[in-house]
Amino acid sequence: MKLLPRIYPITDASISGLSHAEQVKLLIEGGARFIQIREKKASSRKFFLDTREAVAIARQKGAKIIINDRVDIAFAINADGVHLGQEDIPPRYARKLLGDEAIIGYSTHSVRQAIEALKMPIDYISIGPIFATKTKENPDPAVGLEGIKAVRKVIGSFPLVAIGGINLENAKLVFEAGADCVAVISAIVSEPSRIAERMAMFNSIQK
Ligand code: TZP
Ligand code: MG
Repeated sequence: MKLLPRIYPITDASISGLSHAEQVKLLIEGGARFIQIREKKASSRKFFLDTREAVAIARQKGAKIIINDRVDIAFAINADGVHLGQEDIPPRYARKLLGDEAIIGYSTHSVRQAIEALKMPIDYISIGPIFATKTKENPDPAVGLEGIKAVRKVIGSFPLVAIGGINLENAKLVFEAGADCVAVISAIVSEPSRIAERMAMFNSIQK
């Protein structure tokens, strides 16, 4: 199977008001099969319990769970992988801890960082923010569609995820600029009663 789906939803408990496990359930109902769990506030114990439940739900449905930042939690709950940023534990060390089978994604914010990323033991690069976003605290400057094109040019066919300010209106442009996959938070999870519906709408975006 190709690693990346076209739509990569990311959970957010403060935006949705739901637990990560509840969001994972709804995203899977909407057709998601590759989901990132992102948490910046909860205690380690609370996050551990929530992600463990999320992984159990995902396993029943054949969906993969990627944990943002927390290599320790990913290891403890036997998640499918981790997503790491420029200020997290370096991918090489996460690989050492999680093994060859783990999926490791890596955030970049410029062409220079994307070139550096190609030397690392990772499975996909993400570039962003593409557009302005309120979801991330202290985001790097938006790189725009031109940023996607520039990164695509230097990474060849390496799997590329675009993130930041992506919605149902602009996603098509993001694919056309060269992204394999779009990662989305607020446009999918901000209305808790419509998470499955939003996920399905993203999944039906035509190429
Ligand atoms: N990294 C770059 S932008 C961003 C992250 C985690 C937030 C994306 O959230 P949204 O709501 O899809 O703009
Ligand atoms: Mg991080």
